[in-house]
Amino acid sequence: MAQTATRSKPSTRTTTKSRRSTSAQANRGPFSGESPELLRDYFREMTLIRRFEERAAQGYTQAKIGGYCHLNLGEEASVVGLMRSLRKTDLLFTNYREHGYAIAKGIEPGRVMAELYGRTTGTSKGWGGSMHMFDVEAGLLGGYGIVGGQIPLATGAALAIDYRSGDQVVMCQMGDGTTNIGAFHEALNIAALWNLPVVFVVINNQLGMGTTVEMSSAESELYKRAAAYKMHGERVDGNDVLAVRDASSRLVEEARNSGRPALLELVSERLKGHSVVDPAKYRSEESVEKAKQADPVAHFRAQLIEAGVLDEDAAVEIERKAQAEADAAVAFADDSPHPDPATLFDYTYATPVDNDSRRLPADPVF
Ligand SMILES: Cc1ncc(C[n+]2csc(CCOP(=O)(O)OP(=O)(O)O)c2C)c(N)n1
Ligand SMILES: [Mg+2]
Repeated sequence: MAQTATRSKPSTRTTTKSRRSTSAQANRGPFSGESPELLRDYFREMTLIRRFEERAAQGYTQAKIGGYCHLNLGEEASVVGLMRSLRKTDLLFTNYREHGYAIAKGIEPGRVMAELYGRTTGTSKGWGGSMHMFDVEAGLLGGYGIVGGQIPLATGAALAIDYRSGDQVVMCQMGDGTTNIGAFHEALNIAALWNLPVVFVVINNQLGMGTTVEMSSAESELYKRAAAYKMHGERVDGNDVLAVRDASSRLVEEARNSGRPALLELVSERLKGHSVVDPAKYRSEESVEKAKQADPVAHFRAQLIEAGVLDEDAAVEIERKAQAEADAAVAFADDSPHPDPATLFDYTYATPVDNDSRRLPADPVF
């Protein structure tokens, strides 16, 4: 399945140590050689993202959250597996479906929820909302609402790292529909030509809004698009947190050490509509049922219990704490102040226009 690149580049980048603990090991099943502690931590974080997104959906229907709101429901294994392959200093660019990434990259859930609620304590001081999380310290350089808008920026960030001989890697996340945007092809071409340390990740949830991959992409095995740029391409089960972590770690370290970019396709399922308000009427009952059966959180929970890494009581306790954390994030957001309307233009950088009154929406016209 994988295609291997033929280029090579002498490197000044240093190798990274594996994050995996070698202490206590899970005793059997698919988890041999894995640290039970780490496995439980993956489950904890996947569950937290699930609960967080459920509360986000609730906040949206209560009109506490405005604008658009796209959730990571069904993509938790991909989110956690990917983020565990990055260092804190590595840079992440995502599309608008990024709440889980923000949490897994190390931003407190309260600040993420506060951004959704449009409050000053949010990651973008409440001005960005659901689609525009941003946190330099955590290495999250957005959150982009324009499909494919993140790809040239991520590639430019990789060029900046290369130019400065830095040892960071850029991860550029996107959806399956995004691989038909021109910028995707332009960016992959230049990243391959110039050996830039960027891993392009396609979350193939098999739908772009309501359009299936087969309807929109002549080559529906999206990782194969890397071949056009002599880039390594690879497809992995996005519902398997360990497979995601392992593939992503390998490609991230390859990018770090030899500056070789790669394309990683993660196949998963979207459990709900494109956004919170989408009833997904275009979807067949079989497709919805298939997605439910593949639920990565439920599946991982069952696997961990089967392998003796968790028992039912421990799983329930993790779920209780995740719920409490999501509830606390909502309370923090709800208690946080709204931005002062007078600051509306403080974060806009357009060149001033003559005679532009910079009127606020509620100001009288005359
Ligand atoms: C340039 C541009 N065209 C169209 C849209 C409208 N739009 C928003 S999301 C989306 C589908 C993208 O699907 P995919 O890349 O698979 O991401 P997913 O939503 O599945 O995560 C479209 C067409 C947009 N935001 N930007
Ligand atoms: Mg999609």
